[in-house]
Amino acid sequence: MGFKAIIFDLDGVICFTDEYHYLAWKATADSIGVPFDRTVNNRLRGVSRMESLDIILEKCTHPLSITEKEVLADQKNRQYQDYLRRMTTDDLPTEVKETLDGLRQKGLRLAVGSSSKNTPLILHQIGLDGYFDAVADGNGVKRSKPAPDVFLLAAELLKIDPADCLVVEDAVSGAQAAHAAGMKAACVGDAAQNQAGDYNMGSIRELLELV
Ligand code: B16
Ligand code: MG
Repeated sequence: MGFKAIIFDLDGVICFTDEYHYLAWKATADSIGVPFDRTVNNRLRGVSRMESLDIILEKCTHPLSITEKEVLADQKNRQYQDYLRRMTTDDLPTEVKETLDGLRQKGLRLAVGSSSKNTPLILHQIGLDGYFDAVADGNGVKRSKPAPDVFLLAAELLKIDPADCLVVEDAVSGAQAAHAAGMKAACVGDAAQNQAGDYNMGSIRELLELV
């Protein structure tokens, strides 16, 4: 389809840290007696940590101060990082690594575009330190998905026109961010089930046929 670069979301596409987000947010929500389930969790995909907390707190019966919110976000992140530190190269699915290598062999530039401030730690744990041509993450942008910022930053780091980039996403907010950046989106998981992408895939391997 004439793409020059592919920008991959991390959580839910390259590796499945989304379950760890769920477990850590669930423990935090339980600690303050706020109901939280996987339906609410799906709304947190691609959304920044503090915005995720605000979504969870929609079901809280009393308002919390900024300091109380920061304590909860830190509590969640510490537990999430405990899960991340237990990850190894075994947590990089074979189909993902083979797809990445296959795309690179076709001459495509590869980047990460993730809302997560934990991106460097995750890439290190799964053995992808230094693998990508560019890494744009939550540490480099102010607005998270569905704003286009992280994908525009990835294109800028790659020095490739946004229109020549394809985004791979598992989040509806991520597909919206791709479109806002002027990019097409190939979706897996929750976003594919919601038909949020220009291409909605059952497996990431389908990218090898698509580009
Ligand atoms: P952190 P992605 C996103 O990663 C997650 O989908 C989202 O659930 C999370 O809140 C966000 O990162 C921020 O993560 O707390 O680690 O900074 O899907 O954009 O790779
Ligand atoms: Mg994701």
